Amino acid sequence: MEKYIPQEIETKWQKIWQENHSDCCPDDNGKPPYYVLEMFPYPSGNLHMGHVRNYTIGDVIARYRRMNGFNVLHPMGFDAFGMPAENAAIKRNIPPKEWTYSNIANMERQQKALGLSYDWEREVATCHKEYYKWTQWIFELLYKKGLAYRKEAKVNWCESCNTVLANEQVIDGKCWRCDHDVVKKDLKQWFFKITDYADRLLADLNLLEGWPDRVKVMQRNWIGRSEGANFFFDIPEIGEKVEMFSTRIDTVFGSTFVVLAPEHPFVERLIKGKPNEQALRTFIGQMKNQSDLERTSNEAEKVGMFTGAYAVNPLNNEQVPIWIANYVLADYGTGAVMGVAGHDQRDYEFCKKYGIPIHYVIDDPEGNYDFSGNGDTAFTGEGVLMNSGEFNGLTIEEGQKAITKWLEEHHCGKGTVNFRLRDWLISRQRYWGAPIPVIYCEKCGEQLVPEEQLPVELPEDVQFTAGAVSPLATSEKFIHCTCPKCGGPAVRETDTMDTFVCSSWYYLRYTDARNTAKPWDPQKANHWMNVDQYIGGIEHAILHLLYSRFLMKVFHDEGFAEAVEPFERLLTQGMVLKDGSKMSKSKGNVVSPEEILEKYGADTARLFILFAAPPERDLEWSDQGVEGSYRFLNRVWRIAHQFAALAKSGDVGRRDYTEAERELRLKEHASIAKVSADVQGQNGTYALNTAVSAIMELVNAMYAYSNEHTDIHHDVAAEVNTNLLKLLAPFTPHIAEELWHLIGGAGSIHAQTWPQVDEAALVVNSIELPIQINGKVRERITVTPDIGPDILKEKVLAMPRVQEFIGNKNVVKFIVVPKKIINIVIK
Ligand code: ANZ
Ligand code: ZN
Repeated sequence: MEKYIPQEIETKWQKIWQENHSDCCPDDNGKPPYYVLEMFPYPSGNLHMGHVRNYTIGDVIARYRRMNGFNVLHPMGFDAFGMPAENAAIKRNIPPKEWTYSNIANMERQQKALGLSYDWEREVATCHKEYYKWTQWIFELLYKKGLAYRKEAKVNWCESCNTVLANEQVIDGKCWRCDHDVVKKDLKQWFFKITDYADRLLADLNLLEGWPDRVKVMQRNWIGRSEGANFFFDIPEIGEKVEMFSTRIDTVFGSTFVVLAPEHPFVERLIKGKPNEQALRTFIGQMKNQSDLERTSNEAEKVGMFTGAYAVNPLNNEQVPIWIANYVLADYGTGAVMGVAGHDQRDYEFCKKYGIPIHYVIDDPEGNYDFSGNGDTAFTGEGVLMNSGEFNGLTIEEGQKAITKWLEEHHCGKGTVNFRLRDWLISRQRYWGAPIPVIYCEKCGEQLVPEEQLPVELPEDVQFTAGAVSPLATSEKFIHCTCPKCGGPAVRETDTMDTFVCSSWYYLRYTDARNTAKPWDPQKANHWMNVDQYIGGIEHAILHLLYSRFLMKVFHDEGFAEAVEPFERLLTQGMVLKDGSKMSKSKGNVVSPEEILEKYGADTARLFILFAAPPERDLEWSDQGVEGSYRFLNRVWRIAHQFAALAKSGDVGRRDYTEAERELRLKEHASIAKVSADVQGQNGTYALNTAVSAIMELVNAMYAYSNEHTDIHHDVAAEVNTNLLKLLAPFTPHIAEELWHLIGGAGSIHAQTWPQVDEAALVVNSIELPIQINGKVRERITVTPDIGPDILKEKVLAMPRVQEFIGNKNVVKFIVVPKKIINIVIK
């Protein structure tokens, strides 16, 4: 038997698979399509274990589906625009393009060394002009639909990245990429109108049964739908009405003040000429400098100042003071709130601090709440209206309906739905991205670059100066152009698109990756979409997954695809930890995939990662675990050789299988059933780790058999061996292929059909028979009920305890009462 040398067989098979295009899938070959996709990586330079885990999980599912008769689309590419390339350019003076392409080449080599079954002929990189041409085309599509627009806005600005960020990219007040504090800046920027799709993005979450609940909850909260009312209070002093949004219009009789955000447009007029104008201005300035997080978190201190002005509540004609406070945000609702201290905790704390009266208007039916106003909390429970005129006695829900109706009848308000979701800011003042295909003409204004002039190519003669100006603005050749409408001199937009635009449609490009006339052919997209199984990290729960869902709906509406959701099932894989914390360079606990491949080979790396934890859970790296996987593959290597030899010498004439053979087949088919169920997946949940244990059990059973027996029925040996290798094929593709050829398999093991469970083999059909010797039960034997009499006699007489009793006497009678008892008479 030759030694198992993974490095040799792995490179050998990778080369053969590539030459045979084994992993490329035709557009349509009559088999049912199955699309499995792992989130494409940013080309940072090297794969880390998180990547290896992500891709290995996907590869098992892809290979399993192929063996189950599907035409599997399993592509890979690179999310190749973004800041690190630009930073490398600044730091090391390498063009971003060069840095990116050499990283892609290296990572691709590493992916190939892992034996991942990708269709490389469909590879994409978002920085290729054949790709970003269509990113620009999609921008233009949205523009034509009125879904892309430019406006001056207060935007999130990261001082360290020198660019604006989308709301989704500000995590707890900090930049998602560099963790630096985010500040607000007024800038003219491009937006995608994702808010037009808020309702559908929310409702269609219900279609996603194969998504983890926590991802859906995060999206739901981010979209943040609130039902309520918009209504007006008069401000006689400035002759205006202030519009407010409330989800608790039932409490309107309890409003004892109005609060404006410091940025509210009425503020200036309300404070002008007031005796404390200067103090107010200073105070407002301070509030504006606070981050949204500082202003809104529950623990944050609520501060405010009275403007000296009053508003009139139309329901009871009461005058209430107008305050300015930090806890009201300018860009939610209308930026103004009716304060109801009795029933809102923030208002309650605010009023107690500043001595504003508290009016209760909802009664506590349980009688537990202390209405003295001396407690620490507002009453926010269920109850009935009181102190509310004609609305007294209604429940909260009835009160909301009735008061909304009253507002509508009196033309001072109406029922509304409000979303927390904001439009997606897509301009970036950075170089390494897809240029926004817009031209500005003094005469004709904003113009799209005509489709036949796409792509607007990235210039190379730029300066990567740090600062608010986009690097593209430093290329004279780039900025000057002619207006597509009047032919006069014009200038180009110099911002590039958020890289999340590039990554929110790549799954469609794979379905038709080389199309030069369209981003994709709708017929091809419809054949494959939606992605049956998507696999990636939880960190994209909102950003990438929400943007992709949005664009998919736009494409659907425009007739470019039938699917309304891009990803049918989603698996969010856990992190790879070492010594209890996430592997990271800063912690110095990184294990490089390359070092594991060199030492043990790809199959061991894959097996360890799959076996060490269920896919969704965090995985603790263990050197012993890796060793164990390597030892297991060596065991597989030896037992497959042994069974190959056994099969050769094995009995072929015999009709019945022995008890031991039956047991072995039972284990074999139980393993097939278990592995199939685990890899089939239930709503995006795959038990790949227990699938591996089932295979390990089968290997143990094969060893147990071969330790105790020297012969075996040829069919059993061949079947068990073949099926062991087929079960292993998705997990450890190289060793399975090598051993498949050893046992004389034709073609590639990866093109074989998945083993089917023989239900008959699963029936545990053994019975226990007592053995009487001269009238006394001396021993018991476990056999199959239909065991032949000769084999039974042979077995019984060979039992050590039975032999002991016989000693040197003679067996004069051997009587079998079928399925009951065995009687032996000796003399
Ligand atoms: C009066 C009231 C009484 C409210 C009450 C609540 C309870 P969600 O559910 O998040 O939509 N609000 C409205 N606009 C705001 C803004 N720009 N900044 C801060 N708070 C704002 O919350 C809606 C509620 O948040 C609204 O309903 C309003 O306070 C406040 F017993 O109006 B409520
Ligand atoms: Zn013009």
